[in-house]
Amino acid sequence: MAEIPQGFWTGDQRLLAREISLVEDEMPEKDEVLRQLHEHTGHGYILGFTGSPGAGKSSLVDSIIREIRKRNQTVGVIAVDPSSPFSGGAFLGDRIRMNEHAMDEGVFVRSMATRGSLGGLAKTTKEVVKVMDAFGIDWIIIETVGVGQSELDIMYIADTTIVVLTPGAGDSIQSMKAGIMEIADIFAINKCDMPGADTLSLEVNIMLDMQDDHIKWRPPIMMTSNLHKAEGVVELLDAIETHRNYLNEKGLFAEKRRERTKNETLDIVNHQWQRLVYEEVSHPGRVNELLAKVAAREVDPYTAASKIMDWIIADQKKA
Ligand SMILES: Nc1nc2c(ncn2[C@@H]2O[C@H](COP(=O)(O)OP(=O)(O)O)[C@@H](O)[C@H]2O)c(=O)[nH]1
Ligand SMILES: [Mg+2]
Repeated sequence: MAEIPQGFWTGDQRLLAREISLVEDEMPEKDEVLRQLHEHTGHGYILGFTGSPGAGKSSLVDSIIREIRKRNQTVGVIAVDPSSPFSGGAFLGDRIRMNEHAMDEGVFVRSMATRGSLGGLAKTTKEVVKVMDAFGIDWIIIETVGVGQSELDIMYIADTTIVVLTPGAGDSIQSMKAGIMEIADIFAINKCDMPGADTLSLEVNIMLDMQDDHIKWRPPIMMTSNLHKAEGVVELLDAIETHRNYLNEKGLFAEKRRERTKNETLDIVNHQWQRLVYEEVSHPGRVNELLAKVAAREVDPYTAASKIMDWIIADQKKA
């Protein structure tokens, strides 16, 4: 049985890195490790930063880390990057940028590539969050590029979602992709040192006015810059704290946690079920013979699917 090493509980960052790798690489002991970590989770506060590539998310996260450290709290960053088609690894940029924090025991940065693994990125991200949470990290920040439908999933993982916009760069409200505006708990108009920041802020405000009727929480619009010195970052972190208090007061924080645990359980069921099916498909046998019949239109897919489920359930009972 996989045992979590003692050093993990006393804050050894190398062991944190080891447990995260074990999860990312889908090692056989992964489920057992996550099972043991579970009771130690639920304390870390999770922030999601999303926005177009180049919006300045990493720079802003960098500034936020510095502010969090000033408040003597610890922070873990998960930078989710599109996979490079050549190396299969995450871009180096974030890792290099975060080097300043590399010597700081209170900061832990991890880059993750989008991998085609079963269950996808969202599942792995949630699992890495879990490991960091159990480790005792106060703030867990997920940086993700706001492209693709799956990226909207950030709102299911994060307690507070910050949508990062920039003036000029085509980030006008009209061109905004559907969904991205709705997931924001806070807007950060970053690069506010550039022209057009006020116009953009006005546009976002008008949009919020239009959809204001049922919104209980109106997302504040924060102006930030990381150009020469961090600007508006203290205010941003304060806005995050305000949202956090709001969630707590309304019981929404606990509700999010409950919802997440439920979804997590269903995800695990889904994942294990898929694994059983793929195991069957990966070697020759009755499932593949049946699939060949479906391809030949001798059997319809629905009948075949029921049959495959029956077989797997029967096998599980025998095992
Ligand atoms: N003018 C200006 N440029 C910025 C600011 N923040 C980041 N940048 C620049 O924008 C580019 C993209 O920043 P990065 O943090 O990598 O964006 P990400 O792709 O969203 O993570 C870099 O060249 C940064 O130097 C800012 O506040 N003002
Ligand atoms: Mg980045």
